[in-house]
Amino acid sequence: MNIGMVCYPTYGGSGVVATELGMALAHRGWRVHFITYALPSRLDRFRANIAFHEVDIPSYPLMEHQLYTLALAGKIIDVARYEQLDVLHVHYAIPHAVSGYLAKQVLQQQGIPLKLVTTLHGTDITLIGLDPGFHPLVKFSIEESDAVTCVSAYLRDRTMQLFTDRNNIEVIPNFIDPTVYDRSLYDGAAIRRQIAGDAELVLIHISNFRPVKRVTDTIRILAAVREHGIDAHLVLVGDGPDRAEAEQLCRTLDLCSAVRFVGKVLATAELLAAADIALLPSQNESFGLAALEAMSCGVPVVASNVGGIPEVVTHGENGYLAEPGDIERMARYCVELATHRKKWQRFSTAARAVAIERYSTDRIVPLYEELYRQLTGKDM
Ligand code: GMT
Repeated sequence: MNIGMVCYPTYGGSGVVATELGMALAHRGWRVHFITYALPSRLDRFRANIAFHEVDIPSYPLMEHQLYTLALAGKIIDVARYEQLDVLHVHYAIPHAVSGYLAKQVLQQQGIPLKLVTTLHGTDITLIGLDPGFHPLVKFSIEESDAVTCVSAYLRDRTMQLFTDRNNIEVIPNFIDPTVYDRSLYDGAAIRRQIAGDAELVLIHISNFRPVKRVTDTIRILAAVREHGIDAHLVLVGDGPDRAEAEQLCRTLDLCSAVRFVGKVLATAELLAAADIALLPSQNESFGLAALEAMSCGVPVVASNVGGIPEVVTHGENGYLAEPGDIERMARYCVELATHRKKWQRFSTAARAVAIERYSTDRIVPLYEELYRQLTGKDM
């Protein structure tokens, strides 16, 4: 079976999930065609059964703005016809689901069937999708997709509250390869020395530094932990609009020597192997892939009690949850784990167990395979 995979190629959860899904499907024998404007960042080398189709965006003096939605639809039509796509799987509703719908209609007129699967990831429903200009388009494309999946029960419920009466939205959570996200594979102690010297406690935060991630909270949490007399350091992985503000805050709080900005590192597992606690103080989070990656590496998570995070992180068992912005409480939880090493070890073991038992690639990818089979009536 030929699957078209449409996603953002950048450093972000929806693109990561789409790329990991495509790679896992290809590994299991499906043929996967990525259709997007740049090579997805995790598609870093040749892989059997995977093709990449770059969307070129034409420019013409009349058009002041780029026509990505249309260019994408045009590319989908082309790939679907010549590669005989059976399923088009779009990740993130805006604008991918709209382009997918348009392409499907054009193909239908030419007698070419194409099943459209839309996976909703987060801010396409909770933030950008609520813009009055986008809401009717997101609603329409959800209702016109042949199948819709959400990455958490929380996101499915929000989608039904805010967009549609459609009651056959399937929850298929984010997933992880526990053989890659495995602390024991890396020399965590050596990496730790390089990035944090002899620090007593290493905190880590991985995100795209957008306001919804509240990245400056991680620096304030670090400051509060250090006030408890703990020599803590913070590793910030990623980049984005709030980077400058975060750097400024380090200077203001005189914390520059305790904070390492390492940029958009792709191999996050080895950094996680060097860390004690992962921070995810987001304002909202539909699932929290960064939390799952940390848990798989045996890193307990201190996070906000919002969105889909409580479906992944269990308070008091494999991490701690607090209200977004409650910096003091999050810092106290870090201190608790730093000063009770046996508890940290228990949380660490429990975090890895949950990641393996509930969210491993082998468990989740077959759910997507089954969905494609049901839609097409084809086996593979
Ligand atoms: O931030 C987004 O909404 C975009 C999206 C992305 O592309 O980075 O992230 C979302 O999708 C991830 C993968 O499904 C989830 O793990 C993240 O929780 C989710 N982010 C938010 O809901 C803020």
